[in-house]
Amino acid sequence: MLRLYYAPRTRAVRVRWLLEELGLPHELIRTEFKAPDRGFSQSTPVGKIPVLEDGEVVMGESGAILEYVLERYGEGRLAPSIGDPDRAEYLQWLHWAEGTGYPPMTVAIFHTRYAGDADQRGDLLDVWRVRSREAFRFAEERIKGRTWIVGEDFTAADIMLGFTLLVGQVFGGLDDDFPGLQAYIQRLVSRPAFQRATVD
Ligand SMILES: N[C@@H](CCC(=O)N[C@@H](CS)C(=O)NCC(=O)O)C(=O)O
Repeated sequence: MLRLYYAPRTRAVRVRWLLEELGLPHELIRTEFKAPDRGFSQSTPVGKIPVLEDGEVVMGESGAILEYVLERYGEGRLAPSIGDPDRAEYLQWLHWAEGTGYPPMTVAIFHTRYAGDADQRGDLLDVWRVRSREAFRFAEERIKGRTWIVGEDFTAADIMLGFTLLVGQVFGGLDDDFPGLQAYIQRLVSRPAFQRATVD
């Protein structure tokens, strides 16, 4: 049985969402999220959330976990296969979500939610908000005229990106200047698997 260290509204949602899309039985190890401090202090094997356990395998990194689950249990679903013309773009967006889309928001999240000194960090937060919106502008251009971020079908890249965009609505300045992304977010959150994956 797959076991997922899980806390609501964390990147663990991505993993749970994938497991729900694939209909894979799993156990949630509900973990209370602790406000970040100077260490990685979450109650999981790597000190961060999420972590997946699959027998001897214990791994962190939401994007890597999605790739692992698809390789091991996906049976060709939710990803273009190796050699498919869409494969390169799929990999780009799968990693863009955590590697480029998310990082500009971490400054705002830290100072707004945890350090509580956002009002003294105006200049810094302004710079990172601009960079965050720049990242979302790139995704907005891409989603225009498309239903999903890669190819014709929903893939794990939509799961990775979807979580980043939901955080973007709160911390990244993803507002009504991004109508394509807003409509895309609506398509994502109306998926039954997303709704099952976000039941607290
Ligand atoms: N790149 C990692 C990031 C993991 C991560 O930072 N998770 C957050 C929750 S969404 C966390 O555990 N934060 C606590 C901390 O950094 O101390 C992933 O995609 O899994």
